[in-house]
Amino acid sequence: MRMQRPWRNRFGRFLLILGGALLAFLAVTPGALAQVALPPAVSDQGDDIRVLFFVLLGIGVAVFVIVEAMILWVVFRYKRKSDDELPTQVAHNTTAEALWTVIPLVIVVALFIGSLVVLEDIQSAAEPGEDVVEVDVQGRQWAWAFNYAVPLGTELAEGLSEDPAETEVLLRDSSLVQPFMTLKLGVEHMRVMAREGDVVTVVRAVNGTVPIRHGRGDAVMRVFNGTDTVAEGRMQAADNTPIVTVPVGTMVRFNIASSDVLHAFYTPQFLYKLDAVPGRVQTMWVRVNETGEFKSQCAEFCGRDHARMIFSVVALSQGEYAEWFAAKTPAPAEPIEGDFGAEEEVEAEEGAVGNPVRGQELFFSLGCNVCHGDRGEGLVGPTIARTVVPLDRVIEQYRQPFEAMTAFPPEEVSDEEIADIFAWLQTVERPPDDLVIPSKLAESLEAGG
Ligand code: HEC
Ligand SMILES: [Cu+2]
Repeated sequence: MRMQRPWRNRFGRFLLILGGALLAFLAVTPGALAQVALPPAVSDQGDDIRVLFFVLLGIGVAVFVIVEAMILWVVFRYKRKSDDELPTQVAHNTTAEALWTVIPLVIVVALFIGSLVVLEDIQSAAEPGEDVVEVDVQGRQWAWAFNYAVPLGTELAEGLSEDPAETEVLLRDSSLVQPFMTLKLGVEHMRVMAREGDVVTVVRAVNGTVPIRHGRGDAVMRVFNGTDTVAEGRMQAADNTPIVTVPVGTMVRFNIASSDVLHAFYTPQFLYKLDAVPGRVQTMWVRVNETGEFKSQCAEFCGRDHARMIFSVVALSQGEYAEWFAAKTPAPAEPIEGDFGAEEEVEAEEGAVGNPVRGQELFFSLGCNVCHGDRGEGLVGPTIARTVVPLDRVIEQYRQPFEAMTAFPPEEVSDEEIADIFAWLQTVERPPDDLVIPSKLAESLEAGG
């Protein structure tokens, strides 16, 4: 039987047309090729991964071309020329066998060593004494929060064991510590619940971190939420995309944690991603070498709104970053004299049902602050400080959320507890109108819907 040309056969023609259409599609669709190809690297680590990728690709292509060429050569050179003439039969060739064992072995060992060198390089920490910007990344269904820290000027007066039940911390000078502040020791986050003298009662491991042993003299940092959103007017991208801001040219250490399920911190231009694993803190070192906005996303399927769990990395020049950081850094609080109980922090207004003190605690322990900000000022979710939405409609919102809010079933938070949070939200200050992140729910109610 004669071999047919592919275009003579219907299936072959179909394949040719399909391939042509695909190539035409890639050629005319902006960005389609970029989706298929490796993204450009914007970090030193990414550059190394890119080099490794092209070395691997080069070796792969060379092997493919050599092997295919040899196959074609054999096919044509030793083609059966007539029915009664068999090609020479060879049973054994020591040289050939040695070659096809040694060559792949050399290639695999070279790939192994190359990968190991690059892996070691991208996972290595900053040099001792080198400047490091630390960003604590918290993933939650379905949002990201980016926390930064500043030194509080105090330290642990006594060590702290790994036992999470041990929640009393003795500080050397706690005059700048207030209830509901988040403190950071190493990578562990602790929320202050009350203060009495220099003894501070804390909830440990609140950022999805894990309680770790801390020694006497460990520096205590003050954590603040540095998540920007598009709503603040700095970037024009998708709605309310959380933004993590970093400087170029400085080592950045991302401490990646999750407060519920697996997520993954993925910026395509870093050419590297890392899972956010509940119960541990994962470290990613990046030195960004280009300013710009890099669209990023959660890359581990994590439930209903996984696809909306996007964020942006914004890299600023060192000067701009310093300005941004200074503007974000909370002003040092006035030193607080005397004993300070949580009761004084909030004062229920008339008409509020529920217990606002308990409400404030719940607001943090349930992670509402990740989306709505530490004072309900709005972040990924709308401003809910002094919301105009009535309590019964708010309860409905928890049970069957409108838009991308996590659902909170009655097992997780009772109606009474919602009333407590509601009561607290009525006591906090509402941001000025131009900073309010509008709530669609509140708007629809105001429009009489
Ligand atoms: C994953 C992010 C996310 C989390 C976590 C979250 N919310 Fe929301 N929340 C939203 C979004 C998004 C909306 C609805 C947006 C709209 O109506 O425009 C919303 C709406 C609301 C509303 C109604 C809007 C209004 O104007 O009053 C209230 C109240 C509210 N959230 C409170 C909470 C509380 C309390 C918690 C913690 C128990 C919480 N949310 C947790 C994102 C979140
Ligand atoms: Cu996710």
